[in-house]
Amino acid sequence: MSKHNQAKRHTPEVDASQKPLIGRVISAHGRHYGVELPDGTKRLCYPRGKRNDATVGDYVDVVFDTNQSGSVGKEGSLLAVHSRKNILFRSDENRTKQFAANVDLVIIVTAVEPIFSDDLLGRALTGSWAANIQPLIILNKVDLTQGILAARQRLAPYQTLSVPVIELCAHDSNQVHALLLPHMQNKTSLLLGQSGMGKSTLLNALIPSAQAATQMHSVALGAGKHTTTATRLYHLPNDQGYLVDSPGFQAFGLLHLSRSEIEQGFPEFRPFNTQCRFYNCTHQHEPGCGVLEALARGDITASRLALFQRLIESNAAAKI
Ligand SMILES: Nc1nc2c(ncn2[C@@H]2O[C@H](COP(=O)(O)OP(=O)(O)OP(=O)(O)O)[C@@H](O)[C@H]2O)c(=O)[nH]1
Ligand SMILES: [Mg+2]
Ligand SMILES: [Zn+2]
Repeated sequence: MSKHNQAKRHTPEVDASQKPLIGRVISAHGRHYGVELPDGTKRLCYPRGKRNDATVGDYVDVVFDTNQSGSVGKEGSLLAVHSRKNILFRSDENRTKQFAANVDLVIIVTAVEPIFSDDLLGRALTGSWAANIQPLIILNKVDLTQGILAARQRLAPYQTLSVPVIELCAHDSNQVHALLLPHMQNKTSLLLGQSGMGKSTLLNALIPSAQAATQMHSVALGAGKHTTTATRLYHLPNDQGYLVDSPGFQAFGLLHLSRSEIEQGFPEFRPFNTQCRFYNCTHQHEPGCGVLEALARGDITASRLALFQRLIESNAAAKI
């Protein structure tokens, strides 16, 4: 049965003469969703019924009421959310924040300055891998030569995890096109990172018509908020794919992940955690632990194992 039919079956109150269109959610503000329709037009849609769980990147069924003169109304009703390939979100004790659904590539943006957090970078990677999304890291602002060596050194461990690390200057549009665009072909890519790293500057380099606001980090923080305040999906030119810009984060809780999902977020442990003597090994102090042996040999790094322990401990504490 097609998804189209499924949507109808779940919403018997819908007028059968209205054929749902399949659109893609480009923005979400409470119960208002911006939806792009197959003909490229964008409409505001409201979910029918109580369920309100669409997120940016979702494919949705929408219908539009026709008024008496036969013209299609401006606002649509969102009937159903199609099943997702994946969804990336973060969660702490108080709230859950969805980034986007149906993502093929997470572009984690770091910069020479402001100094990025290793912990947040590691969490973003774990969240991506646990959701089965391929990550890529950008070191932006390489025109700021002071500090570039230190930033490069801090990123070196990720290169050994087979994560591509691309150095560029987001103000150099040609460079962004040459280095980044080949990774984005026919994909939905999500820009993720702390505030002030240059996500929206990258977006503008790739999609000038986006005209996204960008701001010096110190100015943005002085105003007490991030420059980008909402997640939004854009088309790359010439139908090359989609790009989602998101607001910078200062925390990246992963409380929704189970223990095995956290472990999935550390792919470099995989050859070793199968060698642990105990099936429920925590890789902390157990004898015969394959991960600790790999650490001793230098096959995995202490900082990655420390992040793993922090995630396991905070998730265990949250479940008490
Ligand atoms: N020198 C230099 N500055 C850059 C570069 N890329 C971005 N910037 C500057 O960095 C500041 C922050 O850029 P934004 O694109 O607003 O950062 P953001 O990651 O979108 O920030 P939020 O929306 O708050 O999450 C702006 O002043 C940009 O002009 C770069 O390659 N080199
Ligand atoms: Mg921004
Ligand atoms: Zn172990």
